[in-house]
Amino acid sequence: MSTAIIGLASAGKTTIFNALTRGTADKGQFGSSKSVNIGVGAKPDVRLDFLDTAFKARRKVRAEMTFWDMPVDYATGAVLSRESVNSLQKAKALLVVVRKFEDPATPHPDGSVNWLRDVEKMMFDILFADIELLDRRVERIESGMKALKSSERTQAVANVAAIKDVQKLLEDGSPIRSLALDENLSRALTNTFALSALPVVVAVNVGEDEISVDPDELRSAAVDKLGDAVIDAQTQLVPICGSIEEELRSMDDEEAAELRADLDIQRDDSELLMDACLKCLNTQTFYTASDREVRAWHFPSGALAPQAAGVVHSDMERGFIRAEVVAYDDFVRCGNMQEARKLGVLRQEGKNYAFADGDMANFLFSV
Ligand SMILES: Nc1nc2c(ncn2[C@@H]2O[C@H](COP(=O)(O)OP(=O)(O)O)[C@@H](O)[C@H]2O)c(=O)[nH]1
Ligand SMILES: [Mg+2]
Repeated sequence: MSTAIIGLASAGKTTIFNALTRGTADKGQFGSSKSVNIGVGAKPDVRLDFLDTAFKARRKVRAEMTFWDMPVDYATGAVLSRESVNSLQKAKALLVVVRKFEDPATPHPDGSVNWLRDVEKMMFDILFADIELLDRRVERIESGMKALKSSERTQAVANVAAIKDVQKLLEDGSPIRSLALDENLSRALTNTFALSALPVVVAVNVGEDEISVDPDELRSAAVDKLGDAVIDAQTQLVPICGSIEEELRSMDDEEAAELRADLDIQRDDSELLMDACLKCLNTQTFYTASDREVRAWHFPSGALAPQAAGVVHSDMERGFIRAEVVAYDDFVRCGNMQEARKLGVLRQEGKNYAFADGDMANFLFSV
C-alpha cells in the first residue's frame, strides 16, 4: 500500500521522505530529479517486541509502509503533470507536503511562503487533474461509441452523463472521496483511479522555531480558509519540521534522544505522520511468529482470512485452507502457543473470517 508524496518544488518532500524512510535521497535544486524516489519506513511496535522475546526469534521484521517521493515536472514545475498522474495510479494515499518554514536560502517557486495558499493550490490541482482525467475518459468512450451494440451504447451514454455530473461536482470543489456515489456513478468511475478519491494527509513542513506548534490550530486555520469540503473530516493535518526530523532519524537512538532533549522536542512527528498515513489507509496489523522469525504485516481493515494470507504470499491466498488465529492479548495472557492451545484461545478460522488488529496467524494452504 503505497503513499505518494506530492507538493510544490522545495516544499520539503524529499526531506520528509528521508525522515520517514531513514533515507538519504538528494535534496534541493540538484536533487530535483526526474525520477521517483521509492523507500520504505516502519514504526516501532511494542507488540512485535514482545513476540520477539516470547519466541526468542532469530529475526524481527516490522511492518513496512512504502513511500514514493514524486518529482515535479522538470520543464513546467507542474506538480501533477499528465505523466505523474499516470504513475500515481497505483498509489493508495496522498501525502501532500506544504512549506511553512522560512529560509531565504531556499526560494519558494511562487516567491513567498504561504502554506494555506499552497494547500489550496494542491487541493485544487488534485481536483483539476481528475477533471482532465475524466475528460480523457469521456473522449475515449465517445470515440468508441460507433462500434458498440445499441444496448451497450445506452450504457455508454449513461456513463458519460454520470462522469459529467462528477466533473461538475469536482468543479464545485468536492473531491470524489467526499461524494456519496450511487450505483450509476460508481459504475461510471470504475477503474478511473481518480486522485481525489484517495485519502489525503497534509504534512505542514514547519520551521525549526515551530516544532511544538499545535496541530489543531493548523487545522482550524486550514478549515477557516478552505472550508470543510476541502479539509474534510478524513483529511488529516500533521505538522513536522522536515529538516530536524531528517536529522533525528539519521542518528542512533542515543544521539537522537540527546538532540530531542536539547531542543525540547516532545513529540515524534515522523511517527505521528506515519500514524496518520496508516489511519487514512485504514490499515491494521497482524503478526506471524515462530522461533525463526516474528513479523508484523499491514492489512486493509475488514480483510477476510484469504486476503490477509495474500499479504504474506499470493500462494497462501490462492491455496488458502484455513488460519490458526490467536488474538495478541490472549497470547500475552497465555505466554506461549502450547498454553494458548490448551486454553482454547487458538482458533481455527476459515475463509469468511474477518481479521482483527493484533491477530497472530499461521496460514495453512496448498498450491
Ligand atoms: N529550514 C528548513 N529547511 C528545510 C526544511 N525542510 C526542507 N528544507 C530545505 O529545503 C530545501 C528543499 O527541500 P527538499 O526536501 O529537496 O524539497 P522538495 O523539492 O519538495 O523535495 C532543501 O535545501 C532542504 O534542506 C525545514 O523543515 N526547515
Ligand atoms: Mg525532492
